Amino acid sequence: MKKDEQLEHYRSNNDGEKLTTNQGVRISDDEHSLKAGQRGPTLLEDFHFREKMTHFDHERIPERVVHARGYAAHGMFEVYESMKEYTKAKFLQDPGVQTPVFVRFSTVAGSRGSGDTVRDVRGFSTKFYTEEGNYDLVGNNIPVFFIQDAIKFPDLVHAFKPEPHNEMPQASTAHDTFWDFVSNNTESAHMVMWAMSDRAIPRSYRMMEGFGVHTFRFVNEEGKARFVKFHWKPKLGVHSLVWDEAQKIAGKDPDFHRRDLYEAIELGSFPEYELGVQMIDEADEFSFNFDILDPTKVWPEEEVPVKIIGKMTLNKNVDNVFAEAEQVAFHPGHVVPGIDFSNDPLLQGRLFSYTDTQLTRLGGPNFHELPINRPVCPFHNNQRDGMHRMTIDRGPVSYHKNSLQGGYPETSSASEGGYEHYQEKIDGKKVRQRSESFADHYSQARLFWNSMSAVEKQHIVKAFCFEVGKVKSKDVQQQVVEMFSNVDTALAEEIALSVGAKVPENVKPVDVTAASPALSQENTVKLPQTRKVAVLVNTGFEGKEVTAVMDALTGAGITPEVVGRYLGPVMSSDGEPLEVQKTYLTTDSVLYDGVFIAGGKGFEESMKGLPEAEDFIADTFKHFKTLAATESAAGVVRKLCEGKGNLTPEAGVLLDGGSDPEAFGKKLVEAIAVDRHWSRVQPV
Ligand code: HDD
Repeated sequence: MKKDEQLEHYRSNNDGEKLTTNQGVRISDDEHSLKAGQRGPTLLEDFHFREKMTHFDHERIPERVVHARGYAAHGMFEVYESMKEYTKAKFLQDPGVQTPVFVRFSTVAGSRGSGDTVRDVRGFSTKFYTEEGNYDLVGNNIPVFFIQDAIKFPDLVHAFKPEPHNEMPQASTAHDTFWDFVSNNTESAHMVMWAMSDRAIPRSYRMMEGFGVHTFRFVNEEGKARFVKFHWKPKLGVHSLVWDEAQKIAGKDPDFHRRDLYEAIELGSFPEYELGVQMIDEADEFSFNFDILDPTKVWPEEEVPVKIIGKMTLNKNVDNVFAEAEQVAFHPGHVVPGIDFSNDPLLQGRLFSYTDTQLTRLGGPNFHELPINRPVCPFHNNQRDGMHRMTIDRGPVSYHKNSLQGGYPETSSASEGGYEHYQEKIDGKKVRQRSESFADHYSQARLFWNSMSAVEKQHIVKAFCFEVGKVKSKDVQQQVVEMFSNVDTALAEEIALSVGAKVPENVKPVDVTAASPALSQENTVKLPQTRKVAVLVNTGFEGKEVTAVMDALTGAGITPEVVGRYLGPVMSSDGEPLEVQKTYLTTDSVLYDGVFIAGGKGFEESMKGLPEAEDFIADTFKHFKTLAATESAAGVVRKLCEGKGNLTPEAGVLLDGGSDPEAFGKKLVEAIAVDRHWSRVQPV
């Protein structure tokens, strides 16, 4: 791929090389500073020490003000059919043309070192290195935003970041200033519903959707424009963790999501996402009961269908996280001919902010020269100098128009690929106002609520009770309860009860009965591929039967990982060894999609004195994940889980793994694909 070839010029490897200073001078000793006598002071003339230390002292750059924690991968994008009718964007014309991409996923609120599985929105940024220049789709995994006008962004961010007087809490919105902001800025209602839903605790970056959020424009060769919204749909479906599990993972493996992405790519299970577009004709701009420029609104997929137009595959991990994931600079204003903006006031403000922030973060205006940011097509202009300039521009001319250099670099007409802005007619007074059509803050929050399954609703209620319950101000808690009575009375009552607030008397939820089934994760794709299953073993396990089950798992693209009390080989009853890869202390059930207890002689005894082993089984059950066991180990499951819910195969508990291992393996694969077995415990 063109981008990979370009990056190759910058890659460096120390294998077989001599250690030198940055000036290329070979170094004879890298362990002792130069001193006046063995026990004497260090000398200023030690240029090697000075250079090494100075570089180290300046190794850090400011983290992103939002989306600081992230991880990235390379890949490629291919369109399924020509989009010529809708857009002249060259990378969307030709099925078969592969466009290199670089994708960065992120959390929003936390610092660079915070946990991956916190409740938060996830960033989903894609840089397409097209033949016509870089196109960035800088989106999130939630299709709407908290605010309608970019001027409020600094306020929003100040409210959800840790509180400035004590810098707490880290990577969490469960605190006073966030909920104070929400209840005083009711346009946030819809996004808050999403943030309290399971969407905010994804199982994997590979299993979440991405959205461009704003309304953009497609413009075709004839100059005809259409409004467009962008969607990424993961081939593996949309799946989430449960809250207790997410909290535990944040401690057990704070790198859970990056590890998952990294390992999937290393294993060759390349994450895939389809690109979808929703399009609205310019003539239909006002045909909806929401303003299509309002970023707090979705275009319900049942009303405006998503047309799937191509596929992105992530197939290469970064070589160096700093050089690539940290130094990449995305910008929603990086567009190519055929893609244009709308007047969404949130988008308009973003168009300023992204270059501006890179000046601080990357130290000057030449960040486009960093390898990860360079387009794969040539770029020439009269911009010069500045911090860290790498290009050596030759000749005396750095201005347009000129004759000394024959008029070069020259501009291009539209037919030569010159970017021409869509000529939208604008007529208005200069005002600081928001359109009346942005005033409805609750209809789509209610639409979202109506679209959730009973289990999803229960999760939303609990998330609200958790977050608002952590708020100290009684006033703020009361305001939140009142605000969300506009969405649903039962929801507001549950929050009120949980946080000790009053149930408001005269607030009625907004009158919306519609639902959009596409919003519920209940209706997503369910597949076994790339899931991870822990296999718990002890000496004397039934070798043949366990091998057959493990073969069924790997055959379905599931990765089994063997867990036991001690690392190293354990022997089956017929003398075959199986390598234990993790112990109950080095791993945990929250890091798997299901558990198969292979058991073995004295399996129960092997768990004695190790509460971690019991938790492994009990938590799998509690987190609604598939729990399977051979007949010899079924007793342990019953002992730990009886009375806590439904122990049936329909509820994902398979306790007959012995009689027919092949049939059992098949059932296990099916159960893993179901993901969570909500029927295990009835919602209350
Ligand atoms: Fe933003 C980063 C997504 C509104 C200002 N934003 C950033 C990133 C993502 C988004 C995914 C991380 C990019 C990366 O991985 O490097 N932002 C969004 C979405 C928004 C949104 C989907 C609403 C639809 N953002 C938004 C507004 C503003 C900003 C309204 C300011 C007016 N965003 C920034 C920023 C960041 C950023 C401060 C921080 C680091 C960076 O840009 O490069 O400029």
